[in-house]
Amino acid sequence: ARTYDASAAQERWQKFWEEDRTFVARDDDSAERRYVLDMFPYPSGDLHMGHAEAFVMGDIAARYLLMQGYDVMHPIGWDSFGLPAENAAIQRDAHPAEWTYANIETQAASFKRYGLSFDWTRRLHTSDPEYYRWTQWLFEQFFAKGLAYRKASFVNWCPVDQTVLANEQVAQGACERCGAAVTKRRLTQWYFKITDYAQRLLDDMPALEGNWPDRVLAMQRNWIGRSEGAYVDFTIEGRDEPLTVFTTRPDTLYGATFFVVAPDAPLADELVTDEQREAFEAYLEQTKAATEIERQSTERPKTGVFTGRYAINPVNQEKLPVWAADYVLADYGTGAIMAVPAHDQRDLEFAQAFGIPVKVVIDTGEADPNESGVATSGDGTYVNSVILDGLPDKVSGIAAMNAKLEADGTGKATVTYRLRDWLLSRQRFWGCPIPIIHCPTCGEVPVPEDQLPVTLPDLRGADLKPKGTSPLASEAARAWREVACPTCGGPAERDTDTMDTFVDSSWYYFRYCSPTDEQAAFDKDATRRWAPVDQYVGGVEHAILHLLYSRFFTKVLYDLDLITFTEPFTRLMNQGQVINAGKAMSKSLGNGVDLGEQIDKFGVDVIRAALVFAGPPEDDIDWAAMSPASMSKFLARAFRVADEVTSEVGADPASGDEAVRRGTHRLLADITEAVESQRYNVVVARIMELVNHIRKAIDSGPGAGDPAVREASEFTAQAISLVAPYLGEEMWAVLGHAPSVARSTWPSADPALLVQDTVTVVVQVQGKVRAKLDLPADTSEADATAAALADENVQRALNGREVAKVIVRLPKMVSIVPA
Ligand code: ANZ
Ligand code: ZN
Repeated sequence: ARTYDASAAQERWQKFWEEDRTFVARDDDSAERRYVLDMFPYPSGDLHMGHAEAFVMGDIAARYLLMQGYDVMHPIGWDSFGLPAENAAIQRDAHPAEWTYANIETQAASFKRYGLSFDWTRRLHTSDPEYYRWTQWLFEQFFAKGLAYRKASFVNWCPVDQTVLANEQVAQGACERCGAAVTKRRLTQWYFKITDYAQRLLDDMPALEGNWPDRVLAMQRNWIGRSEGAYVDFTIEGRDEPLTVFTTRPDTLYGATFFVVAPDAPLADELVTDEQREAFEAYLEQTKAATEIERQSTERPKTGVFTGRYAINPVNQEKLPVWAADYVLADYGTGAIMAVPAHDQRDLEFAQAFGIPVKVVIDTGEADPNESGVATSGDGTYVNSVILDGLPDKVSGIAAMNAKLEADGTGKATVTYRLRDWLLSRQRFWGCPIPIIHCPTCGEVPVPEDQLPVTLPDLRGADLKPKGTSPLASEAARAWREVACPTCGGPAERDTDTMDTFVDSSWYYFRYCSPTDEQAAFDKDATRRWAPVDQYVGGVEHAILHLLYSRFFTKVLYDLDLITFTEPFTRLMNQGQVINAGKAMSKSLGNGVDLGEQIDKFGVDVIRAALVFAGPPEDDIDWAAMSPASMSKFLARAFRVADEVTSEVGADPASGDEAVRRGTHRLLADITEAVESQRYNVVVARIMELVNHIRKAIDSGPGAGDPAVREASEFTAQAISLVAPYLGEEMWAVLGHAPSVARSTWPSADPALLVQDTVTVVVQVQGKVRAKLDLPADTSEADATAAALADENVQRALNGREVAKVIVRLPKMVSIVPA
């Protein structure tokens, strides 16, 4: 008998798949198309356990669809611009390109070894000029539509990476990449106007419901943060223009006792009187050091300074002192609020800290906030509120106040969103240059289309260390930077920032549809054929980053008439993480497990199958609880049963043992159902049952020569190839089939074999036939007795009497003797 040699099989089939073009999408209308995509990797180092887990999930989906007869596109590429490469290069005194492309080659070899069914002909790298030319072109389309613009504001600043960050890249006040506490800087930066799409991003979510994990949709909803309320205009003493606030509770306007502006909003600086300036400047410094989380924290004692000014309440002309306090954020609403301490907890804490009056305007039946220190926010009867007095609830209170504000011309109902515009410029070298030329006469001029791409200057040997301004703004890049204005020909300068890498990854899934297109970012017909992505796989950490940005891009591209649909990813799976002994694998904990070493030791199939078997795809799995050694034994068992089959290829399974066939088809139906519902761990468990089933059929059933055993073994090879592709191919070959199992046809279960055999059991009471029951052929005596006693006619015949004795003669009769 042959044994299974994993490393020989790996070499053989890698070569075969490549030469055979097994996984190259045909794109020829010979079959319906399916698009399976894994979030593409950053080229940081070699593949690790996390990659092994994520990519095996997409691979199962792709291989299954291929065996279902679809024309499958399952491409791969690299998200190859970005900070990790740049930082690594600086550390090694190398050029980011060298480090990046060397890593890509390493990862590509590892992907191939790992047996992934990628279509390598569509490979792309976002740092290739052929790719980023189109990233720049898309930027220019956004710019032309007013969806890319520059503005000055206080932005998130990472003091370690020396660059600005988008809000989405700040987690709990820290840089998403390096963990440093994020501070604020006032800078002029490029933004994408994602806020224009806030409502559409929400409106299109119902179609994703059930196809995307609920928690991703919940996180996006939260992040977008739709809030219904009103704008209210307050006159400011000594200022011509009124100040507008956003409030969700216009109905509490009579309870406003002060007014607050964000210290870091330009407005605050303008309002501060000379007397208060010094105190204000000191407070502003303190504010800038605080993170957004700290500022919104309910635990932190309230701080602030009086600006020296007063606002006039539009409903009763009361004078409200205007304070600057950091619990009000500069970039939400209008950056200014009316404060109602009786009904807003943060306002109450502030009022109590600074001795400001608290005025109750809704009697909710709860304790007086003045005494309890707890603001009341429930429904109740309005008091001290003139036109609202006596109204019973918020709905009527808000409606009445909004009507008054609109009639008076001092306010109006509105909707706001927590989502802010996407800050996309970065003060770093290794990214896509922003294709804009700044001309002193003409302003911001896009680089003409025929001059794209604006390639990165080489800057080999130059100092790329982050200094707070882009290396493209340094002396070394002068020749690159200084250009003639495309419009007037005068001296002008290129924009020196590069784009956030999330811009690169917001459209790569369309580029795969026509990856070598030199005329367009992507071919509209090709995207119509392939996109949207049918199955997307990747980590939940991208819920409000890549996944939100991509949805935004897709909607803009639709509006630009470049594509014909509005959502990029029809179905999404978030795979879990691989942890070790209960903790995330990390260098600092020293609990990392090297994928390459594990593959050397056990072979690819074992690692893949063990990861899949460890738990549902979306759960975290603990490497410490896994047993590659026992998985290895199981795979060897599977190979052995295939190797023992002696019937001829093509032997008619219908002539085989029926009981064996019934078992096989039952498992075939279960496995198919489990693959489709993505319970891949269950798939492996059922394959194990299938192998046991065949073992029994060979050893104590009809034997290795029965065509039913061949049928079961062939399906085992197909099913196992989803998780253990090399073994699947070897089994298929050993069973006498031409390569390759990856291109074989997934069988469907025969309904006739799924029906269980039944027998008719006669039930007698005191010797008289009272019922005839159809029961499974293998029913037990206990089940037959229970079924007999449960029958209506039998119960009627017993008429409440106790049962003295039951005689069971299966499969024919149950006889009941009453007491
Ligand atoms: C008066 C008021 C009375 C409020 C009351 C609440 C309760 P959401 O639901 O999150 O949209 N607010 C407005 N702009 C703010 C900013 N830039 N920074 C901090 N807080 C701000 O919250 C809207 C409410 O948060 C607004 O309604 C405002 O306080 C505050 F009994 O106005 B409210
Ligand atoms: Zn010009």
